[in-house]
Amino acid sequence: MDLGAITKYSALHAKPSGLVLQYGTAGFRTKAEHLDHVMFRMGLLAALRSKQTKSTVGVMVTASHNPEEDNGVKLVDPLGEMLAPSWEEHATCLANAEEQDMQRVLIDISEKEAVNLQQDAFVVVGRDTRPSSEKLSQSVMDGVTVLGGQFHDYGLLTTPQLHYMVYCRNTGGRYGKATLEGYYQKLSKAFVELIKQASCSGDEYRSLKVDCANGIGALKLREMEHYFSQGLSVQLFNDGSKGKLNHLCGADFVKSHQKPPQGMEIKSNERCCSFDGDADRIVYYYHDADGHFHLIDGDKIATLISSFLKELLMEIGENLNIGVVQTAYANGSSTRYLEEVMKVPVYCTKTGVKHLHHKAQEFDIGVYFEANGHGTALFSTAVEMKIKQSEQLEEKKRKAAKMLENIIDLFNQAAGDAISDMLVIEAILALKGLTVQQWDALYTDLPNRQLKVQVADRRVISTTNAERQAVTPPGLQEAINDLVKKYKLSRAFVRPSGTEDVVRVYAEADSQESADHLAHEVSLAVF
Ligand code: NG1
Ligand code: ZN
Repeated sequence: MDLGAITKYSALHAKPSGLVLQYGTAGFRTKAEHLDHVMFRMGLLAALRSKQTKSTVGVMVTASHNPEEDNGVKLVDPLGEMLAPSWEEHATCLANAEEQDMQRVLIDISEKEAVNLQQDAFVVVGRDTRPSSEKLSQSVMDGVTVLGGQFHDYGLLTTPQLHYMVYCRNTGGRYGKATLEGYYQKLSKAFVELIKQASCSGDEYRSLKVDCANGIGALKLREMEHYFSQGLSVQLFNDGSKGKLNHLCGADFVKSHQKPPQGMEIKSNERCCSFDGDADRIVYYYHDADGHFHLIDGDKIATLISSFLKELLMEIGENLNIGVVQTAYANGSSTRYLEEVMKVPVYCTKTGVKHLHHKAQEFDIGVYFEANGHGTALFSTAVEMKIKQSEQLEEKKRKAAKMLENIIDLFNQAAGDAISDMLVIEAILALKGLTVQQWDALYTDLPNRQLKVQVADRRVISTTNAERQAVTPPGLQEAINDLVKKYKLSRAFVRPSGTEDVVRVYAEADSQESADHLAHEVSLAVF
């Protein structure tokens, strides 16, 4: 380590003294003007992680669905996954070290993690469309360079595209080519193959309206659309040409306000979807003939996908298991439908995709989605082996195996991906001949409400049982239990957010009025 160079460059990315940030559910996130030192230091940390794992590591500069003025950064581990927990702690320590202590913290981390500093480092960097992102990503690259590492700057990318690039680079090209062209071709080829097998690919399956949250999704979908246009034509809204990023649009807005985005004209029964600001989340929706808005969230997406995959497995006749992973925010109706009607085992993990992702890896096919539309499906090597052996199967089974092979190629197994999920959903709807209303009618969501509560210190709330029960402060869980008893089909929980300085309250019940009341009462109990 060239300590002199580190000190010199760090001073150019000096930390405002006293600023404390935490590597949360989705890395660091705050106002962009407070992040320059964090970016430089995450460049240093990514280089160390790359040296330790002898692999390519990714750094993504984005604040997803947060307002345009914010920014953020997260590291992507060698298999395209979220950073390992011990390194998240290192990230927090390094970001918060005052200027004079920074070197010592860096050395401590490399000693604790037994990093061979002579090892080469390679880091790939991507960024979203925020005005602050270009300069901040430059600071990441400065950090990598100071530690003697090399980098490749992909420039503008969706978050899941960066995860894909990291995964490809560390799997010797088996997963795909680590270029945008490689990504577009892999997904589009699989999509077009699948669509060819759809017997009912009439006009209603041919077009889709997409709200791009005025973010990176618009740029990347524009680049990609001609690759899959034989199968689907997309009409883009909120493409960044006029509006502000995530302002009154995008998946997070649509899900949390349960209403359509601005800037999109919706005719009755038209299929529409929204991406979030970095295109790793997707939700669908439509207006019925009476003008009522219907939201199809991550839970219903997981239901569509897992039922399709389960049917394929049954057709192939293989004894492979499939599981669905959700969080406490999953609508109670979805869990009931999956378990009781579809007979698929459902597991609940803590919020944050890394938890869902790890659980999903335990199955031959693991489908995971957060209710907000962040998710994907993972396939074990056992599934890939079965497909390879399918040449010997009878024709019907072979066809199902081929379909499964294409679906696997269409998923981004490195991370939840709005573009990839959109194509998966469109393919399944066309193959099954399902309209958006029929999909929506699989089950009826229980009315629910999410609230945010501002408290002096959100860390006083701790939880257990996949965040469904509060452990501290004493008496809170008992108070929630008493409130829940007052309503039918009700459930409620509280947890501190990992991305905002708030406590989140969730409630569901048999009517919207009850859900609203219950959420309100629980939020009063939090004070
Ligand atoms: P927090 O702020 O920890 O609730 C939010 C989302 C997560 C996840 C992360 C990262 C909800 C209730 N929470 O986490 O699901 O997506 O942001 O973006 O939607
Ligand atoms: Zn996002």
